[in-house]
Amino acid sequence: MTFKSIEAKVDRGEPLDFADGVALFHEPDLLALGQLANRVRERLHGDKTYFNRNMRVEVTNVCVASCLFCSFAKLKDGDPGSHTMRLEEAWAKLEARMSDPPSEVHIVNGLHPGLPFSYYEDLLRGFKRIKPDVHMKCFTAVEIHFFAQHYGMDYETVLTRLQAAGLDSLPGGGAEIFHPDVRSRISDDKATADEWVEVHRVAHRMGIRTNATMLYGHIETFDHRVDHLLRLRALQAETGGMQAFIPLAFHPDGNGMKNLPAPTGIDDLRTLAVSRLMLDNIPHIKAYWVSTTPKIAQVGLRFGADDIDGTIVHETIYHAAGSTSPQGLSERELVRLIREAGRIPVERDTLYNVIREFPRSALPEAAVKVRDRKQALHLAIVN
Ligand code: V47
Repeated sequence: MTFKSIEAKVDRGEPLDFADGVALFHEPDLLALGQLANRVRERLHGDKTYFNRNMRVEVTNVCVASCLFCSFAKLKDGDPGSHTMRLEEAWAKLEARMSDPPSEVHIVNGLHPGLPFSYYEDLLRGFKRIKPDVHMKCFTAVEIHFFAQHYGMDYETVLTRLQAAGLDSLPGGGAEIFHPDVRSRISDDKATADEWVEVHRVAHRMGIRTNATMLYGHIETFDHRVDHLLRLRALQAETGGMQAFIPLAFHPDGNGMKNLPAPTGIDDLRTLAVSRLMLDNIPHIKAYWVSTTPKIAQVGLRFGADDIDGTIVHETIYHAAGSTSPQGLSERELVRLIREAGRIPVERDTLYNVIREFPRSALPEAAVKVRDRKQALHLAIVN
């Protein structure tokens, strides 16, 4: 198939197949690819670009799994660099933000073998006590699978109990690369692809919304990436419960694949664009600025992405793996990134309800500055 024939399919609203996806990853004309993805993005969202005010909490990095890409996990409490928060410590993170509270708390943890299940229930209840309307986006499908195995419950019971304690939605982590040729080499001792998908299926059946991710730029091939995207599209066709897809750029520092180079900016943009084109039934594509840098994420808003994630504040997983992105961005900085991309910033909650739409700038901010500078210069000369 040619780029032209893929373009025609996209314009007819037809889903792309495996061969189309692989061809798009090999397409040398990056701008043509970006433009096509941008067309779909604008068809769905116009210029709207979403962000939220969120915070990340990792209550424990103790983990029984040994993923090759992870720079965050420690085998047991007491190992250098390990941490497991007392519940009060975790809650204090939100209490400290209450003068300017986030709308979402996103929790991702290691698979800790020594905590009672009630720890996680109490954790959620405590956050809701502090801010009853905060949205708790917590525990990847890998954690839910681990809870089910470790505490002897089925997925539905785990999710029902967590939901009763305050769980609102599931984040998209833990998906990595589904294909067994890759998964067996980079993370063979946690939930399989089918188990990850099944947790999401059960969550969707219960009305719990979820996200999905893909960790790219390590040992996988383009075929593996397309396979991954198609499995997600099939799940979405069945349930409709996924809100956003987030491609995660691999960071090599301090992990079992430290000899591999990180993906390049072109790969980041290409992956966003192909994701937008393949996942025609998932509403939102996130350019996650922590994983790609704010600059690439900003350009990504013209390559298929309509969401730039959130303010975050104190991310640790990527920073352990060498991310040079800041630990958090203020709302002002996010709004500026979005506006300079020529888009309309929209603050959303986790479920994509609009909290606030910002006016579009008449000119990109950089241009406004140039105009001001010219005026200032003019005034300086005149006076
Ligand atoms: O599952 C771990 C990834 C994920 C590395 O749902 C790494 O809105 C790159 O899932 N290099 C956790 N990636 C983060 C995550 C996420 C992020 C933002 C938004 C959402 C959402 C979810 O981070 C893990 C793993 O795939 N990861 N180590 C690394 N060295």
